Amino acid sequence: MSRVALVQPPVWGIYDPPTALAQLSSCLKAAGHEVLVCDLNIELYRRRLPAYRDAWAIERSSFWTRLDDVRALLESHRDAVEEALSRLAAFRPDLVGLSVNTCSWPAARELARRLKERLPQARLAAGGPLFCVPSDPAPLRDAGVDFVVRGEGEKAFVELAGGRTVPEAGLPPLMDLDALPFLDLEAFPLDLYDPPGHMGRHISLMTSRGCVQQCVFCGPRAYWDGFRTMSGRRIYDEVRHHAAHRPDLEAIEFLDLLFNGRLETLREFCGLMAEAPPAPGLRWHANLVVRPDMDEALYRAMRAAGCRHVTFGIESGSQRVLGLMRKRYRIADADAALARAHGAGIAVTCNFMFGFPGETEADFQQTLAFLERNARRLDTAYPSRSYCTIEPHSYLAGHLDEFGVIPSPAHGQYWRSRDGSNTYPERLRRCEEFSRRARELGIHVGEGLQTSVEKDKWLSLGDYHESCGEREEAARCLRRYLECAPEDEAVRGRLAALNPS
Ligand code: B12
Ligand code: SF4
Repeated sequence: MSRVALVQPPVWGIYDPPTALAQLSSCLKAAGHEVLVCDLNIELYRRRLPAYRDAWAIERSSFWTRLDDVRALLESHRDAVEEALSRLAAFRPDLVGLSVNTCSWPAARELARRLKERLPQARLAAGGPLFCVPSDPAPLRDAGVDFVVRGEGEKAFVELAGGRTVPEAGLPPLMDLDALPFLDLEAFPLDLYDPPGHMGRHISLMTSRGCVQQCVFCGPRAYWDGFRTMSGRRIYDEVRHHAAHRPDLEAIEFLDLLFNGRLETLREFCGLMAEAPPAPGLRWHANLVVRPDMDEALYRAMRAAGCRHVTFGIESGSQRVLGLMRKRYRIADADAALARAHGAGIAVTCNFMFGFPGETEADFQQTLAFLERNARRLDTAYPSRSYCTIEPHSYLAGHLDEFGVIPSPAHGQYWRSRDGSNTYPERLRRCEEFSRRARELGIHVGEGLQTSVEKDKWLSLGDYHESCGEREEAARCLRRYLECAPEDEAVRGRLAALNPS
């Protein structure tokens, strides 16, 4: 038996415990190991200084990729970091695992260095989304990490904890997700998490890996090959388990990329939930893809099982653009899916993108027509606040020429089309027009941001113009940003450096 510590460096979500750590913790405990979990991300968020008030907002993730800025943040939160390190040292772990993603590697690197100093006898491992795709492990290895675990961690990390080795390339993915133990949520101090009011007392579960579609713009799809799901019975049993441990549980948030990849699973889950509800009034939300083979009866079964809200990735109202995206449904199927969900009493959110490569003004008008046609069935329209990003590891990112895209070295959202007609400001314009039209139609417009639309707009436009070398315009946008966020010293400094006339 080993003593194993699991650490979540910032940045990660603040609404609920990190699923990966909760899953790894339960696997380690099932194998007989003693586990200490340290969600340093939430501990720092809770104690963040005013200068870092917005740093955890999802639209500010790029802040966390700048090593110097992250070092400064850790330094100014020295007490909280030291407290966590002392707790870890007192546990005397044989093995420490850090969960790392694109936006947490600088913090993970700093922590690895300090952990190695404090715990020279412990072996240090890093795994996580960053290592589910090709990436350079050198920055972490240089900081003292002994093992980098590629791909899924459930089997591999338990092997390491047992003193065995795992191949450099990682182990094959788990095919039977039903074999996973339930998430260990008890290891987390739940009162530190900060769910938005509408979520209520909830837990988040991830019951599948991958997706049945292959949209060309999709980044997350690349992290899991193919599609695997737990059975409906297994999902139901896990919901029942958590409901029994938290009598005040109000809601389940399914984080799956899609919850209807396999309809037999969905039917089985809904049947069990309706037959023996795990808690009175327990409601749930899930992401769905448009499937013409989902009839009214299935949406009614979902409602009877507690489903009160679904999100569809519609993205465009133009059949031609859906074709370019390699979405696999007809626009009429989307109309029908919305009507069926709404008819069953389930609130509907739809996600939209703007300016996908090849989208013309006429295509955009068809997205507006989709809104108009479906206004009565659509509770929330959720316009992507990056409009159309070139996501790393997506098919699009690997085939820019095919799509006529000229990338920006500054950020995946600032690309332009080869003919110059599709630019970041043009995509923003379409998004603003879309949001205005949705409001006129009485549809709620989801902000999708944790700061504000106005702030994000001027800051991003400032970044965009700066990256194009348009200093005057960049300065004008940053000044507009500072009108909304006068306390932001870092941006004030950037404005001074632009030195506009
Ligand atoms: C749900 C989700 C979220 C939720 C997290 C909720 C929660 N409670 O965990 C929220 C919405 C908060 C979130 C936020 C972010 N996310 Co996110 N998220 C996802 C999503 C859809 C699923 C993640 C998940 O729970 N998977 C299930 C668990 C079990 O899998 P896992 O996390 O990958 O962990 C496995 C392995 O990685 C490994 N592992 C993980 N940790 C460790 C540690 C050790 C020691 C070992 C050995 C192994 C190991 O083992 C685990 C089990 O097999 C993925 C997409 C995807 N396909 O995975 C993106 C994804 C992980 N997110 C991503 C990113 C970048 C973010 C953000 C950092 C920034 C952003 N721009 O979105 C933000 C955080 C910023 C912020 N301020 O909030 C990227 C990561 C890219 C990368 N290469 O690192 C992904 C892949 C999406 C993408 N863009 O492609 N996310
Ligand atoms: S965008 Fe959604 S439906 Fe398309 S591949 Fe990605 S997860 Fe699947």
